[in-house]
Amino acid sequence: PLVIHREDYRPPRFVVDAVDLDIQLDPELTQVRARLHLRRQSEADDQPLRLCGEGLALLEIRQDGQTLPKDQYRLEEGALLLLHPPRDFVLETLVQIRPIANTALSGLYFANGHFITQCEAEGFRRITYYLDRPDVLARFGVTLHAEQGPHPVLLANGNRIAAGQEAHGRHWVRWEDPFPKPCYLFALVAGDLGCVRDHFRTASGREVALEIYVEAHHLDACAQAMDALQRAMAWDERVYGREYDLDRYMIVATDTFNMGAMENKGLNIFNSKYVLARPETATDTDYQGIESVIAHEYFHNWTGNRVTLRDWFQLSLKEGLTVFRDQEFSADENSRGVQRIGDVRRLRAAQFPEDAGPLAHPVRPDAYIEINNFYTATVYEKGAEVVRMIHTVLGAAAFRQGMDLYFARHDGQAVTIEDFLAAMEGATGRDLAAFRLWYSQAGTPVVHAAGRYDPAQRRYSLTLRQEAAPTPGQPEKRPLPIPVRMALFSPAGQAMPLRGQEEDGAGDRERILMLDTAEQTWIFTEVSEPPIPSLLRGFSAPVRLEMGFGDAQRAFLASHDDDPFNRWEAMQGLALQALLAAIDQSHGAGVLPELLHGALAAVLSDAQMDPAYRAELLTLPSEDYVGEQMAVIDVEGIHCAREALRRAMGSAFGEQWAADYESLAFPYSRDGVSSGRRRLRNLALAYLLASDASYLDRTRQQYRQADNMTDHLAAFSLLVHQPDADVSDILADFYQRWQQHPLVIDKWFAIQASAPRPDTLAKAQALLQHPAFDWRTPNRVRALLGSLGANATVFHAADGSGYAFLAAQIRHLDELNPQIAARLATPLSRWQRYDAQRQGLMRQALEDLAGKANLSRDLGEVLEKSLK
Ligand code: BAL
Ligand code: ZN
Repeated sequence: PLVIHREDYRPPRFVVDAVDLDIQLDPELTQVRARLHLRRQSEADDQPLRLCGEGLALLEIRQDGQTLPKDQYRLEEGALLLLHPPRDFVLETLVQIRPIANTALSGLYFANGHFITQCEAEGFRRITYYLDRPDVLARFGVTLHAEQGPHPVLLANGNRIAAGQEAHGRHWVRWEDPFPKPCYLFALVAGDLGCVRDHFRTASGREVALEIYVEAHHLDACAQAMDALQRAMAWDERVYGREYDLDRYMIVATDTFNMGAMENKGLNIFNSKYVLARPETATDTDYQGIESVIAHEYFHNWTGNRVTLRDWFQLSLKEGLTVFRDQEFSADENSRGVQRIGDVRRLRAAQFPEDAGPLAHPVRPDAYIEINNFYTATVYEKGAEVVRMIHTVLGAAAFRQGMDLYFARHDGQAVTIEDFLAAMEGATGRDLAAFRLWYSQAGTPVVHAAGRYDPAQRRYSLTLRQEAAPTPGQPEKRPLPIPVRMALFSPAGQAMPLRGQEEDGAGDRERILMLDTAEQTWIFTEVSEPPIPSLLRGFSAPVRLEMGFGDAQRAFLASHDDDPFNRWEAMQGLALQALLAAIDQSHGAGVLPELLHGALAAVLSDAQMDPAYRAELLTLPSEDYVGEQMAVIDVEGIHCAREALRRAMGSAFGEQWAADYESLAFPYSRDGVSSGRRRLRNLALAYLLASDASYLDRTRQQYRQADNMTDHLAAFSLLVHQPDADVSDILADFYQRWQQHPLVIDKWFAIQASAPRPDTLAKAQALLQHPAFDWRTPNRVRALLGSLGANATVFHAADGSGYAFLAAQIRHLDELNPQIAARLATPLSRWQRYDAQRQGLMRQALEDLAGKANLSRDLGEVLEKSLK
């Protein structure tokens, strides 16, 4: 397969000044007429012009109005070659495509009665022949024609210019986008959609029409999305001084979408999961997800659309930066501490394992086979952490100056990560040269910390040492600049003033140490007592920190640290040590270690604490996270130990849990405090049920009586995940109640497929045949197969049945939707982390898949790297 290398980048030889599309929409056969004004960049150049095109049937081709003779062009695999193009000309092509047969959901497809497009990364070439690369920016105009009955709404980017009727019950609408854009931001939608309208007045006083298009029966489910959009628009003005630029901002929700959402200029297309919410069908987590994805896509209008990418290797330039922006928005709108904990939890769950396995790659990759495989946790989440570190070292005000300069310099351009860093440097006078390494070096550094107190000198010395394991293609690692936010606590629990060799910030109680060599030591003076260090506060860098701490220090920080992240981290550390010890000694963690018991008791009795934060402190590390800390992941050992610890926590604090469960019952309300209460209350129920089977009745009662989906689903999940209970009545009832709501039925599939029960695999096999299972709907496929791949005890069953099952489904799916098939295969790529027998079985599954005929580029790349 063809490998694309970053260093091979060359500027485009032709530019496109304008694109005019005329599209006759028909599910079976759509015709796309494209007129491209093309202009050669260099006089000297006389090479052929290569336009990308996939799966297109070419019906006509004209150059400046004249039919192009056959000897003037050539059709190749994936391309149309113009052999002798003039310097400046209009190319007109007419192609035919079949939206109804497009199951890959890239390009133009027809699903559930609607026409939808998805062009990022390289879908536009499945619509027409084009210079499908992000550094070719053009003005687009498009006229859409469709049958009016089934498709009364016709949308595209920009401004609606004109509309009319035509013969055979058809109509047309003309759209023009005044902002030049790369074709990956092109979009169209056609269907029978209702619209929720509102507006936003920008800081400079312009009225922007806000429109959310959904099927008519969902018009009552858009309030959260609209509210989040308005708040995001205000936030971007307040924090970055960025206003929206068009007169209309449209969002369309579809049930059939590969991604979460897409930031097409002026016409975002969303997976309905991130738009639709009503209290009876959406959980608090769903509401939160809508807020952050709506904001994320909106923020792309500046970081992604106005300033776009030179090439796909720069993907993190828009994604890392925009994730950072959406995380900060959510932190400002909700609880900053809880937000940070959630962000780090996700980073550790998805990115750290990726960075430690065969698919590891730098935030800016050097090579790819299929760019769709690089929409990863590394590009998104680690990319956001790199931006966050820059924000940390510059400070908020200087970071804002850097962003201002970035927009001033590059508005309307397609740029690189260097351009971003150069703007940050240009505006602040700071040297960020060392930070470039974060974009080019893969792998998660480990930082070892060692402290020594000298009572005679009243000095405390802190030594930090970094190292990183090799990753594919990068055997040697260089030291990275790692900002370590820190404080020192006195034994009485006070943050001590920090004095040292540097005068800067002398006496502050918190400081950022910049570890930028392999090892460095800092000396703190006038330290009157042996301090307890709090390091990497707020998780100031995406590293693994090894502190050489004992449980006593963890327990100390768990009760005294005033950094919400580090306090949580200390609690997690206590629980993690208890779990690892239990696994190591092959016994369940049937008894709570004393220090963990004390720390839990303190949190449980602190009625003043924010319930959401309290729930975080009381939640055990996930099985996956525990596994990440082990040399060889012991699947059953981890599960047994964690279940035993849950039981022990349930019975040790039965009265407190019961009291919380009763006292936190309030009538439903959507606000943050209420959702925090629900979270804590459902956690209490989980612990009660873990330790006392008599709570089954209480759980069933909650399932029946809940007035909102959060509580209803929490009870449903607890029941379905009971190892040996017969819950067939509950499963049938849930399906019966919610069968008209696809997003809820996704949950029904997902919860069954993630049950740690011996019968789960058989159930998953049966669910493949369920009438509601649909191979063409990514959400449904992810709900069943993605959940199964993440279900440790079932997927990693010692006999290899989980691997064989998933591989068989991936083989089938690869024929329909390669992007999703490749994603589902990533759990198999982690084979090195398991015991020899599982390694063999996982490799076998990968090899079987690799032998498949017509393997897609997407899946092929994942398999090849996994088997290396
Ligand atoms: N650009 C793809 C979807 C997103 O990251 O917003
Ligand atoms: Zn994005």
